[in-house]
Amino acid sequence: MSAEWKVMGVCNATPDSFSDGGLLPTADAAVAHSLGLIEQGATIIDVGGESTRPGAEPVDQAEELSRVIPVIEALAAAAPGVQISIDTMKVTVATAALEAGASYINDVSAFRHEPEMAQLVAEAGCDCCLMHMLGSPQTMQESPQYDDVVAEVCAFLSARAEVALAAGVRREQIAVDPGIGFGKTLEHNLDLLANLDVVAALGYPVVIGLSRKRFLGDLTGTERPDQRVAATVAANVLAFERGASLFRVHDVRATVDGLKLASATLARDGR
Ligand code: PMM
Repeated sequence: MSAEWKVMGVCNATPDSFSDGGLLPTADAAVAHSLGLIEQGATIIDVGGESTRPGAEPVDQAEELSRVIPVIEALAAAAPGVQISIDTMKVTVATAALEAGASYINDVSAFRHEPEMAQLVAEAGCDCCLMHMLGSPQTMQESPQYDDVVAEVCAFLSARAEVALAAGVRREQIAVDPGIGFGKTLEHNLDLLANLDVVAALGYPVVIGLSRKRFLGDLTGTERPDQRVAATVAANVLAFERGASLFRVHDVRATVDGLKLASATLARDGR
């Protein structure tokens, strides 16, 4: 029996995301892109309307709603068997997204931006991802510091999961994410990747979102995000080996191939 894994394809309906901002200017383009990712093997699509890249400006609610809701509605109709995730920190956006057909809330603030998000998840009974971020997207890459990044990220995720449980969210609804690149240097990201088994030991499914990120470019000398695919696949395979089970990526086919190889190989020695 090999470990279970799923790939979450990224659909950024934003003009300014770091690797694919502005590529999907209309709902039709975003849906067509998502259907392509599904064909490549994604079983969850993460729809986002507010960039969280370092330095990104917040987006107001009306703008975020107008970017994501038409995409979710059309995607839910076009791909009924596929789970749709909404990448948002706002309760209003998450509520509308659930009504439009989403069933997964990916809140990169782990319910800190709007604490009522925990009640929404509890009432809706949907899946959620709680992610670690140091500071806010505006400030997070201004010399982030930790005494022990792995211990601090684990303590944070465990505390946020407790907050969710206290609000009535069930344990099976929760996944955790160390937040690669969210207030972390290259060294911090590598420490987290190397020690992902410690995050997995918290007992929640682990989501990892390292696709095309800056630290991969720093390590390989690759300036263009779309040229970081090989490094993305390698890092995701390492994450899988250490217990991650949901992989948020732009390059779905390459990642699926890497994970198929990794899971078939690890299954040989009983993992
Ligand atoms: N990274 C981004 C956006 N949302 N969500 C989770 N759970 N984990 C991540 O690492 C994450 C995320 C930023 O990347 P993008 O600009 O490519 O969407």
